[in-house]
Amino acid sequence: MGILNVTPDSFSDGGRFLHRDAAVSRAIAMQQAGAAIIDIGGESTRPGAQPVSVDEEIERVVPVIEALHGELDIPLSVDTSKPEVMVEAVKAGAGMINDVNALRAQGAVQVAAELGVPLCLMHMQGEPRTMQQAPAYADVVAEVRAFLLQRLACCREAGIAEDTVLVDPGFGFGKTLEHNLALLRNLHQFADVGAGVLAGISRKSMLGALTGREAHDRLAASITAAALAVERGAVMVRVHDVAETVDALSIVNAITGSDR
Ligand code: 9MG
Repeated sequence: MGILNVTPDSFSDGGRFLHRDAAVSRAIAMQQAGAAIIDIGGESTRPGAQPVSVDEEIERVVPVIEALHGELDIPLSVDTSKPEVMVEAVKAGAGMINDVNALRAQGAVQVAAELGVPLCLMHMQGEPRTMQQAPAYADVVAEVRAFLLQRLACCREAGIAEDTVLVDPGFGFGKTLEHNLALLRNLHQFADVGAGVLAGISRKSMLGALTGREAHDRLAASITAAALAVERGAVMVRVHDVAETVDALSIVNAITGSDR
């Protein structure tokens, strides 16, 4: 899953892809580099980020989705937690919803069920503005796993087919470095939740904490983390550097015998 941020403040490519044509070129390049899906987001979810209005988010993502729909051979995902944005994005051509809030917004489960597109449900403790202030768990792996099982049950009750849902432990979303490492180390424990696992670690601050490098300089760390996540059962990784990650995963898959 290639990341396409259409926000002025995204943490590692802030503003560069704000303009529609640049976003379209970037998405085409990610498809050529081997992305299976492009995830388009109009509201930054980095730690400390301020929320944007529904209208502003729609204005950012819908023109890009419209421009890319029909232009690309691969599906588009919309990275949003707002039901109104989900509706407009799917109308414009998005074929998946990636919700870092796991459909906890009022009405989001019902809207997702009506839209009938595949989903990614992510775990987050708190909200982006404050989530890194004092994240705390007794057992991070058990708690994140229980949360995802509860959200899957909620989807099932709403009539959403579980085989259309991915789950995501939410690296960096209300987690310390130790929490993130425990989740990656134990990612195989999510294999039996009843949904495929997506992992998003690309350029995140946990990699900066381990390497001392700035976001733009975390390529090797990001690829290593993606490879370890797939080796531990992730079926999809959300990344900035598609070509390099595709190369790395071809090695992982050759070694593990997987064709994922
Ligand atoms: C939007 N977004 C930012 N980081 C993410 C992650 O780790 N997973 C998913 N699913 N979405 C993310």
